[in-house]
Amino acid sequence: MAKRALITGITGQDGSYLAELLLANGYQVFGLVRRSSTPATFARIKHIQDKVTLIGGDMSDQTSLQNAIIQAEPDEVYNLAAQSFVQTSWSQPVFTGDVTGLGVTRLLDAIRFVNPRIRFYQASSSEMFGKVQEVPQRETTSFYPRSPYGVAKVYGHWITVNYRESYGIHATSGMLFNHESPRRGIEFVTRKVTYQVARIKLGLANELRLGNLDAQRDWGFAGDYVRAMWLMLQQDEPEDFVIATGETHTVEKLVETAFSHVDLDWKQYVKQDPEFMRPAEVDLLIGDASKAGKLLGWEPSVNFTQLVHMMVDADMALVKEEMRAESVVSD
Ligand code: NAP
Ligand code: G4F
Repeated sequence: MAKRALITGITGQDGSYLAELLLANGYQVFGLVRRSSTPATFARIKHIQDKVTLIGGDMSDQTSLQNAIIQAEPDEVYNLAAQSFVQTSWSQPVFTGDVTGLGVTRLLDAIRFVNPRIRFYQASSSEMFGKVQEVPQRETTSFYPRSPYGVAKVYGHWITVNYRESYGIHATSGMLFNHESPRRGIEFVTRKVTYQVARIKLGLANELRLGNLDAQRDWGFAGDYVRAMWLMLQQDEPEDFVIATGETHTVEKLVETAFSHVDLDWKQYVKQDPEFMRPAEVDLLIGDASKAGKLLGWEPSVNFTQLVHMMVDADMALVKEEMRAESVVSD
């Protein structure tokens, strides 16, 4: 019989790639979605919407999570839902704590009540390492979060470990470093850069305003990272894993790589703007994913330059499409 999986955050970047992967692996896929007052477009999962079952609910609402688990009867639950934008976590710290942190307990408790044999994946983050205590960061590195988001993720990590140890649930925390794709939200730095590079190249904009160009991140491809999530839940014993490329680059290098791909000099367009500086910064992230390599057989297939080129190419195509659509409307 086909395995069943419930994905919270199915409408997000990772949720969409994971749903594709699970469908390709023969799963019956269920996704938790929030109500919206405007018609929901579910843009990232439009192409597979007829193949998945969407269930209404919210990470802040216990009853809806319990109902989702009763309805989906999953073998595996992937908790990807979160207020995931670090900058917003300073302006909405309580909301972030509720959804990104406490939401994990709500879901784990629903699993405990409905069926403790369900396997659980928690989307933990390299933001937990924050002001890093060790380079590179690995599963045993101490946490030092630097944002309300990072603090909420530390809570989510430990409650996952705690439900594993308290109730014997097959619960895994995946400590994933930054991962990107053409489906990345437009507010995150990679996509903000690649989309604006395309607009500048096509004559629709003439500057790109950014914050800290010195921050260093270990950027990988989201498609590779959802494969690691699935592999983690196929292990006999639940364990926590770091998933990363093991390479780090500055935001400046990202900018240079994106502009040079379309033969532009970034220095002519990029302006620093205090609006995008953070109250506390995570200066350097670089992960050691050797445990995942050894136990899961996981390794990344897309490197930094390929990732940036993939995103710039996709945004060039998207902006051209937007220009065509606009010219049709104004005709
Ligand atoms: P994303 O694109 O921002 O997607 C977040 C998802 O969570 C969306 O589907 C969103 O639904 C849903 N969501 C937000 N608040 C919710 C609530 N109250 N109830 C139900 N659903 C809610 O994030 P992502 O990049 O795919 O990341 C997936 C997960 O991995 C997140 O937990 C993130 O914190 C974590 N993570 C990401 C990275 C990374 O580099 N991408 C690295 C480490 C960890 P709407 O569409 O309705 O907004
Ligand atoms: O792309 P970012 O917003 O991602 P950040 O803060 O690293 O968080 C992402 O990765 C985490 C994993 O480590 C996830 F858990 C989290 O959910 C999210 O997916 O910013 C990356 C870096 C930061 O140092 C930021 O200060 O880019 C710097 N930056 C410089 N200018 C900017 C900008 N970031 C954004 N978003 N916008 C700017 O204009």
